[in-house]
Amino acid sequence: MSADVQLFLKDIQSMISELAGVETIKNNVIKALSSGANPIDVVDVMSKGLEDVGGKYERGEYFLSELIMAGIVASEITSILKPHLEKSAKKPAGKVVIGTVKGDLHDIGKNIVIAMLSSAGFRIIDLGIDVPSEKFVDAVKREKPDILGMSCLLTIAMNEMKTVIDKLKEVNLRGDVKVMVGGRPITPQFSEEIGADAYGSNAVEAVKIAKMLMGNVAVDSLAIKSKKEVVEEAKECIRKASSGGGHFLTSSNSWYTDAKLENCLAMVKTGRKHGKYPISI
Ligand code: B12
Repeated sequence: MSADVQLFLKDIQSMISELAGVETIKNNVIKALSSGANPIDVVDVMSKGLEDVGGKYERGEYFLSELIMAGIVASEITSILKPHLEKSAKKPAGKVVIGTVKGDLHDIGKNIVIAMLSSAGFRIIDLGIDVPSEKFVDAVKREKPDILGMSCLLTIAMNEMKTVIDKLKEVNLRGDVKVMVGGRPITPQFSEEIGADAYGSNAVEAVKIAKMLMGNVAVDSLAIKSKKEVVEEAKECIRKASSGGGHFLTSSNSWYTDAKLENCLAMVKTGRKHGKYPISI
């Protein structure tokens, strides 16, 4: 990374933290990109800047008006980044229905996840924000997606994710769709507790996980003979991941006993390569 780009990125983070004018921040983002900055690095510094804003809000140094301003800045940056993140769109990799759960209006992170998934070739149905559980269930029924993504930034709204999963079970749709969850307060443990298939801590991970869930990982280098052998090794990968920390597909029994063979193969492949199963490769 050139010194110029490094400087632009550093400035963007502090400008967001200090809430410098929207136009000034946008100009810096544009300059950073035209100097060769990776859009993912811009997402990263933007998130760090927003983290600072959140911290100041918690400490009473900033108020709701500043939080709103931060939201405007982040939305503007996201729209500048979007075409760069979506540049490499390829053939459909799968279909994803995604939304922010009921009670929660935050959508910047979700929109970045969407941009990244689109760039990886996923077809996206965006349900928006403040999405009631019934709407998620209806969309799964109607759209028959491969993956349902749910985003949440508010601790008080987190349990909505469980409500959606429970409702999917009630109408016998849970087995038809993989569920992936994310957002600031969500953890791998929470994901597992509520019965989701996977958790991702950022947009890059979201893409890797979505591909894993689709079983789209090349498996040609695996010299594996039977499904039983694959499942056994996948269990071992999960065990190592659980003890090694990091982010991982949920380790519930149901995952690997019901998992598609391709997903087990994907897990084994990553596990073999890294000795454990972190999603951040
Ligand atoms: C901007 C902002 C707002 C804006 C949102 C604008 C918008 N269009 O989204 C506005 C002003 C509307 C807002 C409102 C509120 N906010 Co607010 N807000 C923030 C702030 C500063 C930034 C959020 C953000 O965009 N982050 C950047 C993105 C890129 O990160 P992200 O969302 O986490 O997404 C990444 C990952 O989590 C992941 N991901 C996200 N979703 C998904 C989904 C899947 C499937 C996967 C795999 C991954 C994934 O990938 C993303 C990209 O890498 C945060 C502080 C913070 N550090 O997060 C507070 C924060 C989230 N807000 C907070 C609060 C309290 C509120 C209000 C209640 C304030 C109030 N008194 O009214 C309201 C709630 C309104 C509501 N009902 O939702 C608190 C929440 C505290 C808590 N524990 O619940 C925070 C943490 C601030 C703080 N530190 O106190 N907010």
